[in-house]
Amino acid sequence: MTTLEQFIADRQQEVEKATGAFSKILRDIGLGAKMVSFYLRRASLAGFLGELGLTNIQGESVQKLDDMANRLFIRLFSHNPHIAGIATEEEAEILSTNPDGKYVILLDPLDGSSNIDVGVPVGTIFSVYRRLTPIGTPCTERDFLQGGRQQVAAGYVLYGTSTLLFYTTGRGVHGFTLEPAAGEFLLTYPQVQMPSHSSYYSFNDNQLHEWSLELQQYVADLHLRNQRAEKPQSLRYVGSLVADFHRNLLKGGFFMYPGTVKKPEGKLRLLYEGYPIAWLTEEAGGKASNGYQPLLDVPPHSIHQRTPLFIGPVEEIERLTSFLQRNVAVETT
Ligand code: P6P
Repeated sequence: MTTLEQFIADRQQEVEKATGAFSKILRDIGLGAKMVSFYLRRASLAGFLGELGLTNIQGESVQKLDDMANRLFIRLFSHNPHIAGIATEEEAEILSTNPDGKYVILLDPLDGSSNIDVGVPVGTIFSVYRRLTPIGTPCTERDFLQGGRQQVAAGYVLYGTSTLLFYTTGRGVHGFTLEPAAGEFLLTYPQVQMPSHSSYYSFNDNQLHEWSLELQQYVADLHLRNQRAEKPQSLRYVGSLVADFHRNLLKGGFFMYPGTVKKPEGKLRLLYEGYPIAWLTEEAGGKASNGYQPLLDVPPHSIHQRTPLFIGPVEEIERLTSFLQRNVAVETT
């Protein structure tokens, strides 16, 4: 019965010189997760469902629960002396909080929230960096635009049939389950490894006609393989990145959200969806790509930048990118 706090305390030397600052950040993430979980499960009883009547920086209608989760995490992190600044999907600009903080955090406070009204699991995604700018000064965008391989922690909370918290600090992926009777996250999935075989495929093909010809050829190849396979891959797509990713992480499967002719950068955000999910994938033995390079190597240029996302077992992602890069090979010859 290892609690999240105990697990972090036992390993805090791995991340920093045991100052405990980093541990307090992960502890706050766990506290925020418990509180969001509580409000989500009562949303339909407490009039928390539906739209707030505002539109966020993404041009999306803000759900009441998006706003609740966003405000809750911002309030929590603003009181953490070790966090210098916060960037979230719901905030147009970065928030500078404690100039003496050593870390900055990026967050998708509630991913997939349009599914809440129909009882589909949703999640929180987080990504933590050590700041670059001098301690004692307000943080700047430079602290957030460091690139995926500079993350010091990344993870997600899945509000599903149970509330789960999975994270990595670069030494494997570890998963915890919220024990409501104790109000504690308990270690339930140590050292998670993604199965090398893909049993599921997760993508929304409503824009298939707008995908590149090479990607359409990959999809045709996938269906052809399924026709011949003893155990064909099954389609599983719930429309919540955290839920789709979590299933594929545990059971083996690939997820993609490609770009289209009209929107080559795709829909998902690089800094607080792509990078953290990509790091977890690599730490669990999988592969994450934007179709042409490892996702963690895609350079950041703005907080809300979008990216195509292809994540899953190495073999499947390499097969997929071989189709996509066939086009590049043709173009360069
Ligand atoms: P679509 C939820 O809105 C989200 O950002 C991700 O959680 C999810 O994977 C994706 O969008 C679903 O998008 O276009 O298939 O509804």
